[in-house]
Amino acid sequence: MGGKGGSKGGNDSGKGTALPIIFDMETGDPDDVLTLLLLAAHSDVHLKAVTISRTGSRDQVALVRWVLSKIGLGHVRVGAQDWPRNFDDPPLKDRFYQGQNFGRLETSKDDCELASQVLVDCCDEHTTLLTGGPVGNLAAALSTEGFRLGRWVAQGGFAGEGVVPQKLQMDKFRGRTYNRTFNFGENPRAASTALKSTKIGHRICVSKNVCHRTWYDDSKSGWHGCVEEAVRTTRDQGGSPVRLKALELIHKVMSNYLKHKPGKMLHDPLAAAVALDRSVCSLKEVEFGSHGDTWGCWLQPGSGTWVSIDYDESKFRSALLGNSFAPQKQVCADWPRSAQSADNAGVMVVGRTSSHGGVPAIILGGRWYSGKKVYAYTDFGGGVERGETPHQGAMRELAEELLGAAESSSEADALACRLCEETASVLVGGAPVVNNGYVIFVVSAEAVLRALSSPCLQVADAASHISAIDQLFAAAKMNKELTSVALVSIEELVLRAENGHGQITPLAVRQLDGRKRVCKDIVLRGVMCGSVRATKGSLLTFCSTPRVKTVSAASIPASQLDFVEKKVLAAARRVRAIRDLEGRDREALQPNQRAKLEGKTEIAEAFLAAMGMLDSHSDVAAKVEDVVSYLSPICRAPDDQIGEVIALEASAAESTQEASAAEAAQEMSQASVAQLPSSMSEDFSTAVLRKEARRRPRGGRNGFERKFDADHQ
Ligand SMILES: [Ca+2]
Repeated sequence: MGGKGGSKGGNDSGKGTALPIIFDMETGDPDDVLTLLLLAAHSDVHLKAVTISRTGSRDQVALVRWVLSKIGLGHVRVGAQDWPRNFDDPPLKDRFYQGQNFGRLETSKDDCELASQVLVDCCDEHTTLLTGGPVGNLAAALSTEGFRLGRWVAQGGFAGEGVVPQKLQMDKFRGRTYNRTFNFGENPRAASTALKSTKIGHRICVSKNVCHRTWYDDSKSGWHGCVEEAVRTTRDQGGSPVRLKALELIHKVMSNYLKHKPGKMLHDPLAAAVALDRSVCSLKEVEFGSHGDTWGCWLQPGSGTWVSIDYDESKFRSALLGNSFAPQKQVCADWPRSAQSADNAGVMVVGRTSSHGGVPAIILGGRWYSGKKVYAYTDFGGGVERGETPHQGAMRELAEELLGAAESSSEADALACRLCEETASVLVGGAPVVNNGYVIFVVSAEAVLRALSSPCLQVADAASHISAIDQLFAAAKMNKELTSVALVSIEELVLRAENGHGQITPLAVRQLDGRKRVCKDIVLRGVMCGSVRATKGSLLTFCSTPRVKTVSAASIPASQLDFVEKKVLAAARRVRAIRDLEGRDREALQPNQRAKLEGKTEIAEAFLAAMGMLDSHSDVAAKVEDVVSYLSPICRAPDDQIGEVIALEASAAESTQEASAAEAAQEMSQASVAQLPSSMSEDFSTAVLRKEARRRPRGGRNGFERKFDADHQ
């Protein structure tokens, strides 16, 4: 135990490998201030800002500013909730915050900012927001247009029965699904908003069921001794002054604390440790819900929200006191050396297509090659840019070509980063394949979808049986590198690439530029034939992997269905509120009412996703018939491109019109815009929600794309 100290410059570098973090804290429980000090002590943390929730008084701000200035981080931006509305609230009474431990820095209204504004300014796709209190500040920031947050690590929530294995349940929580949790319960509306928001890349909730197992005391192998040792090591090794001062202050205030109390649970520090090293806690992907004033969760793959079910005490200590990131699992260490250094790289996206009986298939992009004067199809790839690994380069190309991220944009980089995380340990075939200096990453469409952090879509997917590859195929849009996409059976691909001609009969082709092309057969790009031959082993491995059963509404345990019903009813209420507003004069609406109207698509999607999970026997369906009929019989705009129909729409169709809609959805992906019989497109359009297409004069951008934009702007 103990810090390495070393020659690192301390917590204010803001560059290189430091993890950019904002800490949103309160001053009720002492562990928020401890967390602030632990973050400050960590040389690999770049503390971008500190914001205070509940309530944002002068005394709180004066305390936080004193702590920061005392340890040499006086320049860090500080915000407070509703500042300066609660400026004159009474000072902190808890013994912990008094003079023997902490001082106060003289604070006027100009010395602090509005917390939500600080969050808006400092959060981005690469930043982690750690919250140690109720999340009103985050909720306020989320209401600002353009707000984005890469990761939210919250101390809050509860996981129990159904998520936490029995042997990991604490006696006091045994058998419970729901429990009170202060940080979510104190401002439930804010918690709910943040848990649902698509503006947050992903969420980790370090929950009560695990935090209550932690304990800081001065027993022989306890935390207090470890802090003392970290102080000593930092001093001996000439560690950074910020680190030393922060650790010394922790040791001093906790020595005082332990004179009166036997020990202390470490809620927020555990959340901070997880922010630094995710493997400190075992996590499950879930969805949260409240029940009265209690909170619980259930397994929900693809939600982008993770909850703690267990933790590792030694990792917890070393993450916070060890002063360096715990080494991440180096999956790429096993990759061929040339896969780490090649100049060109690309991605093959594979999956079993539900539109074609579950056949293993690949998505290829098509365009005109003017040099060779041929319209040909290939994988998604290109040159690796400076500073990128081939893996990053390949994923950026995929983000730009198939997933619609603007070329060389920060959204493309951020998405590439998430794609790397999602795919590194689950590459088809276990490692990339190198062929003539081109590194090929074969990835599953499911892994790609996970990186898109579009939980709503994934819920709809799980409930509607539309496979990930079909969703990606349906969502592709035209760009410089891509004017059509083809879905090709892997068996056909391997066979035709091997016989050398590269002439392929695809399962389906979508023209993205509205042009008519004869697509009975398509041509593989010459280099693609070589790539396919090189990756044959990986591709065939994928084909021989047994099919994964999709989650269906029927497989949701009965105990959760009432929650789905509640969700449907709640979403229906919100849709009805919007329907009522639509009838009114827009000019006369309040800003919040207008905002509600603008959120129609998102709410409609949430409703449809919830409907997709609804048990077919539920009588709730009858109660929301008016909402279903309000959302469905919407006429097509004249230039709406039916070829851009989305999976979500198809999922709505499936739940309402079962077979015919499913057939139509299948036809959608098979037929190009021009080939689609108009009668079928009309049938289909009556069955599904023709959302944004109506309002947008051109292009009929689909929900997937809009969500994507919303997630990645
Ligand atoms: Ca706290």
